[in-house]
Amino acid sequence: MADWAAKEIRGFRIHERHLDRAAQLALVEDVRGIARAAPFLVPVTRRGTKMSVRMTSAGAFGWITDRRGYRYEPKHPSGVDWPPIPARVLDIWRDLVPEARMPESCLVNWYRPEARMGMHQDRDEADMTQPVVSVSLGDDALFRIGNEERGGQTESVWLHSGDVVVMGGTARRRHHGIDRIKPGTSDLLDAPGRINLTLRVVT
Ligand code: MD3
Ligand code: FE
Repeated sequence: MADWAAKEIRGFRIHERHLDRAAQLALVEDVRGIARAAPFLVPVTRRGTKMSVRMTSAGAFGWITDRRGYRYEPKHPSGVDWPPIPARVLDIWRDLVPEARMPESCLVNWYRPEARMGMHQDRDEADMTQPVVSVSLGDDALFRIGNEERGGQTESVWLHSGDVVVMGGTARRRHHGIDRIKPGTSDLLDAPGRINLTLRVVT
């Protein structure tokens, strides 16, 4: 698809509306298939507090967090393998980061209208030279981008349904989070909220 509006903020490459409506709807169907095989989980931190997002995964590894801490696991807690990463999702990766290794994990984050994700770094992956690619579906989300170190100045950007963000190079280590969802800004999903797919190389 044409990248008539790719923009760069602090090393994050935002491909605005990279996916058209039909492509977004197809991905929602793929997510439903993933959730049938590997139901959404309530992530719990080591301290026992529930996160507001619901999570599941596809691929060789899924990212989970529970009272034992956060980590990549080769199976869903039910004991089943994570389903394969859908072909359409792999196509997005190949299209935008052809030089990278293939992703081993597709984390599915489901944000209901009140859900958030606090500022954090992604650093559970062995090879930090590999990019991370994220796909937004559904309602708009206010994405906040910080620095490699904690604190300091941040910048915020609204992510829309169909946007794809590539985090490579120095952006890979930046703190980031989702401050809020704006319900009612998309009718892609049956209910208000947002789904984010995050593709990563884990090993
Ligand atoms: C920057 N997810 O699951 S996607 C996460 O919208 C996560 O669900 C958010 O942060 C979400 O870890 C943000 C954008 C994103 C994903 C991975 C990154 C930004 C990133 C990895 C490194 C740096
Ligand atoms: Fe993250």
